[in-house]
Amino acid sequence: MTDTIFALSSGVPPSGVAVVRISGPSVRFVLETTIGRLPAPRRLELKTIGGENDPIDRGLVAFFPAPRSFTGEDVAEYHLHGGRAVVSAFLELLGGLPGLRLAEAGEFTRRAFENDRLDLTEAEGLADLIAAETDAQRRQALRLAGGAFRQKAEEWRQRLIELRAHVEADLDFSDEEDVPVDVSSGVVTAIGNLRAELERELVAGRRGERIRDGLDVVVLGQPNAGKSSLINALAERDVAIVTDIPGTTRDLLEVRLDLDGYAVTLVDTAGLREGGDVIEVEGMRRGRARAAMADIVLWLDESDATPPEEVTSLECQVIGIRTKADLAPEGELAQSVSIHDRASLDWLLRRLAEEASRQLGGEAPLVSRVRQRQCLEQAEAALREAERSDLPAEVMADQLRRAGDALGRLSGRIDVEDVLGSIFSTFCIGK
Ligand SMILES: Nc1nc2c(ncn2[C@@H]2O[C@H](COP(=O)(O)OP(=O)(O)OP(=O)(O)O)[C@@H](O)[C@H]2O)c(=O)[nH]1
Ligand SMILES: [Mg+2]
Repeated sequence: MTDTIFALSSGVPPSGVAVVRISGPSVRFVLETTIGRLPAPRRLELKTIGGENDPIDRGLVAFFPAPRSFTGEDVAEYHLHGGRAVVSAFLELLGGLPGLRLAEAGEFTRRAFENDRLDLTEAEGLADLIAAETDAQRRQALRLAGGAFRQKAEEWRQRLIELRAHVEADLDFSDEEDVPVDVSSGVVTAIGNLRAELERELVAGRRGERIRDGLDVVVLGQPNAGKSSLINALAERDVAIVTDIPGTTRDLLEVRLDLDGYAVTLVDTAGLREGGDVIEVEGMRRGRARAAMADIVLWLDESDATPPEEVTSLECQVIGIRTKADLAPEGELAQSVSIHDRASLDWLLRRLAEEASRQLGGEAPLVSRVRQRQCLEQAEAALREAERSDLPAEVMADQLRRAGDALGRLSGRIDVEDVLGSIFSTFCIGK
């Protein structure tokens, strides 16, 4: 018999309201013990909680009988006052009841998955929704959690099953080996169309992963160009040490920003120059390596916004900026900022936001995680093989089966044990 699990699902007390969630076979018993009887299903009822003589609190209680609940099991939700003593007294009471224990991180969602209330992409969407820091991340996660990817993958799987049935029919009606596929049936064209759709999602998914993980903006420049000062000013926090000694920064320093709804990581680096001690040389190496993987590089220079060859040859968008505009002679202010001029900082933020929107905007992609991308890539590779019309029907059918299996791994229908732990452990307790 499964345990009944419980957890505080809302934030750390004290808070106005605290929500405690319980799921499992003992939920009815818990309700009877704590409020006397079962509330009407799916309705909030105001109840005295924890016994008439010495109640713990008075609050709203809801009962969701299986299978129409988040986990698919019997679920109860208690809306208590969010005081520390209220919450701990109630959790203690629950922990003392037979068959009940505290939930592990993500355990409610895991049960929902195991009871087929959601598939793996929806569970990932939920995790992303809880972790979302910006608007674009929230929108993308909500779409995933709402089943957009699940439905698409389901549709692809159906089409694969039909195609396979077609190809296997050719096999069944023949006694020979190496039966060729009947190309006139349009099977190969249909496989090609499906493959093209997967490919489009994979291309769009590069944006999806960027929206989820954030754009990398690496700040490069010579020592003393004002990189650390600019990052502090943009983040409005004292993140990096600033001095007038060239070679102050050595380690990579990261700051997260929300640019018009897009998550961005600004990376401070060691100033680039010839020479320097071992520490500085290592700092420059790290800065260059990070810049090689960046989405945007900001090149800063006091007197000239034109980046050097080393920077322009990078594969990402490079923006040259002149710093310390307040020290420059009048009239030389194009593409320039000063940490003492708020308007120039706002201009740079707008410029970066435009670039982020150019790289990440457009229709919301379905793919937003490496795991999802890899499943689609495997499906796409199998379809690419299957698309060859010179294949014996048996081989083609086998490739179609492989593509279907890859989509099955995407939704978590097959081969999931190894990924489950890593996905659900990223949730917080109570989800
Ligand atoms: N007047 C003025 N001074 C600035 C501005 N930005 C930076 N500085 C000064 O320039 C000097 C160097 O600034 P940092 O931010 O440390 O420069 P950096 O590029 O990070 O230097 P390294 O870490 O050594 O590579 C400091 O003395 C800052 O106060 C600015 O907009 N105006
Ligand atoms: Mg610095």
